[in-house]
Amino acid sequence: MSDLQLWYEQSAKWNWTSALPVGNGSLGAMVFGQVDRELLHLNLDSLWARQSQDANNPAAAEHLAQVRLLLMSGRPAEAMYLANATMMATPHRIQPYQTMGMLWIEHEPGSVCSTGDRAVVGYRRWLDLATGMAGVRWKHDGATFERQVFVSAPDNVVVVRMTCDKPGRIGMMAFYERPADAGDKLTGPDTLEFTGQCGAFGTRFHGCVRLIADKGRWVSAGNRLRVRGADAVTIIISAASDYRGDEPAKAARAIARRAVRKGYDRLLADHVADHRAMFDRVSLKLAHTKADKALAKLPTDERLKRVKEGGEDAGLVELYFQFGRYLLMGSSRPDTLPANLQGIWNQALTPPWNSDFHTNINIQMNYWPAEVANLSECHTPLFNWMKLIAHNGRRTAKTHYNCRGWVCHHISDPWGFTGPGDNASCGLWPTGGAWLCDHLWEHYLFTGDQAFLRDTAYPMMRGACEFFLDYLIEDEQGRLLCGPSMSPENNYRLPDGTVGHLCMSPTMDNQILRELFTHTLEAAELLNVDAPMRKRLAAARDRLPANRVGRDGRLMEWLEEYGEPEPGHRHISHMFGLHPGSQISMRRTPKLAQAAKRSLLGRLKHGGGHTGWSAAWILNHFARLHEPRRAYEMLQVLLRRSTHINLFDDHPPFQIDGNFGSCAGIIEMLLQSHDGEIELLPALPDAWPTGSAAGLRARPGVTVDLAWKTGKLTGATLVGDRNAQLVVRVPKGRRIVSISGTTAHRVDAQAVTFAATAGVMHTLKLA
Ligand code: FUC
Repeated sequence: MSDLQLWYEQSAKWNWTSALPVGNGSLGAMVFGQVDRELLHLNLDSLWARQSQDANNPAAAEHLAQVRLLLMSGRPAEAMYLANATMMATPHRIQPYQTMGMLWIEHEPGSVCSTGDRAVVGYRRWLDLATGMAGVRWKHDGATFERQVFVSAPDNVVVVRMTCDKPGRIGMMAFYERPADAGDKLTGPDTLEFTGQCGAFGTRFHGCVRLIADKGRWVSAGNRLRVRGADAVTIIISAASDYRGDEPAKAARAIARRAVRKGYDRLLADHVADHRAMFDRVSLKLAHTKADKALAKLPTDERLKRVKEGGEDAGLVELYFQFGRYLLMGSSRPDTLPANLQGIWNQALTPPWNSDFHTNINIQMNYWPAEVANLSECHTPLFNWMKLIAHNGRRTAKTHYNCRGWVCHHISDPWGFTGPGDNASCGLWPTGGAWLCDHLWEHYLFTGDQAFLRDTAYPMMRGACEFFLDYLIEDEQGRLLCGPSMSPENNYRLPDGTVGHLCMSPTMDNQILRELFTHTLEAAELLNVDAPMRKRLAAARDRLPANRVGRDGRLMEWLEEYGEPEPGHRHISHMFGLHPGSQISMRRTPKLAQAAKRSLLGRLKHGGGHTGWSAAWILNHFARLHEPRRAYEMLQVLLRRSTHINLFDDHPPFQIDGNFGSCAGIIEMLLQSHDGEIELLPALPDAWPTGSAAGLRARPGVTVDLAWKTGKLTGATLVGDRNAQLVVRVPKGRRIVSISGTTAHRVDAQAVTFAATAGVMHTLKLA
């Protein structure tokens, strides 16, 4: 067991957001830890309901010109009225991600706890992040009982192991249930199978529950697996769906059979080895004082409670940070679907926002830690799924806008929905796919994978550009405008009082397209392809409306300085250029950076940052603005206002993006590399005077370890994957003396420029 544990002195009762998540990217469970009745809420990433028809709307293209005209003549309310009627997908809703159901483990009355008040001694429930195992332990009647649960990625099964230090004491039943559309059946004394479907058109699934008892005897009990008098029990759960064309029953049975044959010890050893190989890449140590050590002895819920009451707990931040990495490993692994609004963990048939793929901030935020937190392979499900939307999005581009290329709006699903969904006020936003392309480029920057750039990234980036080259229209000033569109989910007021949602060329779109065109151009240059396209992209980029500062010194969110009905709106979309984009920076564009800061402060003054992801985004923004105190305050806001006792982000309700955004934000406070330099400790808060981090990743594929004491950097090492010319910058108050492992370096006070050699450790010497 490691120090990195969430732990509690009581079970989750029946509260799902107190239960603890385990997962392998595809298969997941929430573990409740009740003594006499364990509950595993089960999930499989591909269990989604589905629409029965193509949602592209042929009426849309006919009305495009008219909607644009209304917008350009200052009539946004009429534009939206018409757009809602004519330009939205049909149907304009998508179908939900659904729970797989529940597996109950019920013990014989009196066997593991007394039947009266159910008091047990020494109860502890935990989730060990480093081994990827949840567990509970307690004492009853002179015996110690323990239950451990993990989801193996190598063997693709949930494994439950129940033990007792006295022989013959385990008696239990296991059974399955789902709120709708499923049934179960015993297919042998040790095998329970369940089958279901997500609504009439959704995926079909099949699960196998195999029970292996050490000693003990089988007893019949209706439709339940039952064993009595066992020394130990192992339960193996497999599941498969027809999403990828498999025959679910056959697939699930084969997976379970293989796991049973392998046996518990090898399942466990392979799981832990696989998990640690990824998890152990990064360490973060922020807690150093005596007081920190005392806090570490408290259960996680106690610690969180203290923070919510105004306390500080650097150790809890370490845990919260690593929990973000743990959740990404658990909800997005090669060949799974991408992490949705709840990762993979969902107890409902109709979860909030369908637990879908939201592309106007949420799914992107899920992947912010992927590269910097050294889990690059967890990024790949996003790209595989993007191939589907890039394919389907061509049809939407043609049908809705009569454009080439591909488009994706603000919501999607595993079937690759790309139309304008929900309502025009949030759905008629054509830039979701373009934003996702940023992830392709980032993955290339971190990995340097040329084949990925050529075969996966570039074709999609090019297709997204093709769409916008057709979609943008010229205004009388010669600018290229993007619309109908919106500054995601926000609205504005015209001088006559009219409130508009739709608009032409919101700042965010201009920023996203500037980055898309620039990256695609660079990619084409690197690949030495598409010379004419490069010219067109360069020309179009120069005609996109520039970032502008308003009369009040804030960065403008729209083309004009409109009134703001919701000045504290949770979306802060025009900050895209600051983060995750890189066109606004302290060093290169200080005026715009100041304007961005004013905008953020304005939003906060009016109650912004009130959802988990919104606070997490602002945390990243302040880190980029080199504002450690404000960044740290946002982190405290997240823990105080938006965190459940199992450390899940609370939008509210539970939404996983805040966990991922804050995990990335903590790194952004310690290490940045978006601006052509590797910057060490750019936003170190006073709350973490002494600490160290190892295994963080910087562009262009550099692994960074660093340490600091009393607020000052004390050392750093850098190891690049490839030979590269690097610039490393240290905070004021420190001076670089030299760097090892290279003869070619130039020191310039706070920065050193040097030729890094692949695989060689370069150590900074500081004064
Ligand atoms: C967007 C946000 C909401 C929520 C939803 C899933 O609509 O504005 O806050 O995160 O996505």
